[in-house]
Amino acid sequence: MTTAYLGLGGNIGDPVHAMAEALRALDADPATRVAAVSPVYRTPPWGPVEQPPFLNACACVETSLEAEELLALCLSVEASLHRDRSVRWGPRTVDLDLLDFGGRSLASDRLTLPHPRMADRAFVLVPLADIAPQLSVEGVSVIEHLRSLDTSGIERRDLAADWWRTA
Ligand code: A4P
Ligand code: MG
Repeated sequence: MTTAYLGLGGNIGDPVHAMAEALRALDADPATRVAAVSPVYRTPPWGPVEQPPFLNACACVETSLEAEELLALCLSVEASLHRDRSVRWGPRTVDLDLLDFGGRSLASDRLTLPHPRMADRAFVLVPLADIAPQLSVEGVSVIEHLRSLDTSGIERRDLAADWWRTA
């Protein structure tokens, strides 16, 4: 079994519901178990596209899948939730990024690990710090990376701890 971390986010429709459905779908896969889920945060949109604020969360999963198989599962879950992939960095119902897979480094056509932009993104690291503060990303802990990032405008949503089972 491998411990992996996922980043979830969305900014159209009902992102909390979409993220919850995505996590339930992953948990229902016989090879994958959702072991921990962060709170949900409302985050200012990052990047060049003008768009509504996002809701973001992170999850820890235990899986017997290989990294590329877990990515394929994430992409199929995204597709089943009707994600429109027309604009890079644009609005989306739900985005699933594979952040870390057992600490492995990898760069193929389909998959780069750890996720190449995660260390610069407070919308990833704030929720990740809730479930894996000491996780090492490129040799530096999540908490340590966060010290140098702007976290202004990131607000924790007031949801039950098991929001992903009920939303
Ligand atoms: N891919 C390679 N490595 C990975 C990985 N580690 N995890 C490939 C996931 N996918 C990986 O991804 C395109 C392809 O990247 C995948 O098919 C896979 O083979 P994508 O998710 O369709 O592309 P994207 O999301 O449009 O681009 P990108 O660069 O992944 O964007 P991000 O990083 O997902 O950013 N602001 C806030 N506040 N919160 C957000 O969640 N999200 C984005 C999108 C922009 N601004 C945001 C947020
Ligand atoms: Mg993505």
